Amino acid sequence: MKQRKILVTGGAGFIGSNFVHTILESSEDVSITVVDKLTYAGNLKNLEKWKNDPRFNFIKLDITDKTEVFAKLQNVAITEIAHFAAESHVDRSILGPEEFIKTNVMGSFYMLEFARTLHAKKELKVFLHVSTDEVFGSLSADGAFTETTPYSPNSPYSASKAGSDHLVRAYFHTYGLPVITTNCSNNYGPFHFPEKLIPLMILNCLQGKPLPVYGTGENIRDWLFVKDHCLAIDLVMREGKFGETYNIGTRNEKNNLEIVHRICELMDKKNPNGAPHKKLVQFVKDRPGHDFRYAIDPAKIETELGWKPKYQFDEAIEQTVDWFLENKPWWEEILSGDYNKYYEFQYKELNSK
Ligand code: NAD
Ligand code: TDX
Repeated sequence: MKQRKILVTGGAGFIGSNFVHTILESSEDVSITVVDKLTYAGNLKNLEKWKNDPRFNFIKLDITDKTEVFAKLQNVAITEIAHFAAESHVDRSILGPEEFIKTNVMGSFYMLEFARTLHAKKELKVFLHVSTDEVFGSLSADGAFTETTPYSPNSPYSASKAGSDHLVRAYFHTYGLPVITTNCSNNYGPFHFPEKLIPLMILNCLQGKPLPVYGTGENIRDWLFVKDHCLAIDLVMREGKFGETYNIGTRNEKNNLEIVHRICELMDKKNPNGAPHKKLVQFVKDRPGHDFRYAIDPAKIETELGWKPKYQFDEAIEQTVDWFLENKPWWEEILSGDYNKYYEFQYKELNSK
């Protein structure tokens, strides 16, 4: 098999960096170029392990700058593109949607335009677009999203991701670009940025800070371990059908309060001097337009590509808690920087009338 040369956009973020680890740990015959703007969510520490590896290359690049995209990628050898780069936090999209439209819609558009030049030279094997189940909107108590569920995005974030999904689809139909889109559920695992539910709860437990639960805590998410997600993306890149979409999830629905309580129990075991951590739970103002429930039906990727997750929730959530306990310098650096200002502001908002 010829060497894979993968361009990973957003590879310094949570899932993108896990994808780089997954690929470089499992294959010698590959090269990876990460492009990333290094926003507040991008962190080169996530990729430190590979900085001297000849298979790895990093380029600082803003995908919303078309000139920069074409200039900086002109001489990079690329056979596959895994497009992760995005603004990804729903709460931030409510506070300020503009960056979401710029990066998620326009940035994806420029990456597709660049991919079209590779396709014209017959160099591109696949463009994998990483999207979310949030494009399908909110479910009530029953049912699950399939690949044919109509789009119904509710937040500026999910609307911007839906916009990019439609562009990807159009580039297949119009230009024959070898694209595939994956729509996954909520990820968790190592390198998860502390603004999201699971890392936020772990780190607040460790600091004895309140655990802010939006609304009643009954909203449901379908949790996917990031390592399973990355293996699934790799499988889709190698064996998926162009022009198709694949939902990725592990039938692991939990309501937010269950998640927070599970983390509290693990923290009671691992950090007993703060126990019982459940006393830190604080019900706060709800997220505006808060989607009630997401659930993925992964039957298509299971039956068509033979995908099976490797991890169980109980072991993976414990691994995640352990990762944060073992990587204090990683999160201390984030908590001592600009992120703290965002968190204090957000926390004040959540407690205002
Ligand atoms: P993240 O916020 O942790 O990382 C995003 C990365 O993109 C960061 O490294 C950031 O610096 C980079 N980036 C942002 N704007 C950029 C720009 N203009 N140019 C270049 N790089 C830029 O996000 P994540 O959680 O790793 O999500 C990765 C992808 O997966 C996103 O497309 C997201 O929509 C999707 N997704 C995430 C989840 C989840 O649970 N985290 C679930 C479903 C889908
Ligand atoms: O402090 C909190 N308290 C709380 O109750 C936070 C940060 C969140 N929540 C709730 C809101 C959601 O119901 O927890 C749930 C999960 O919230 P997030 O971690 O912000 O994730 P979500 O909004 O579901 O979106 C995530 O999954 C889908 C990712 O951030 C998206 O990028 C992805 O597309």
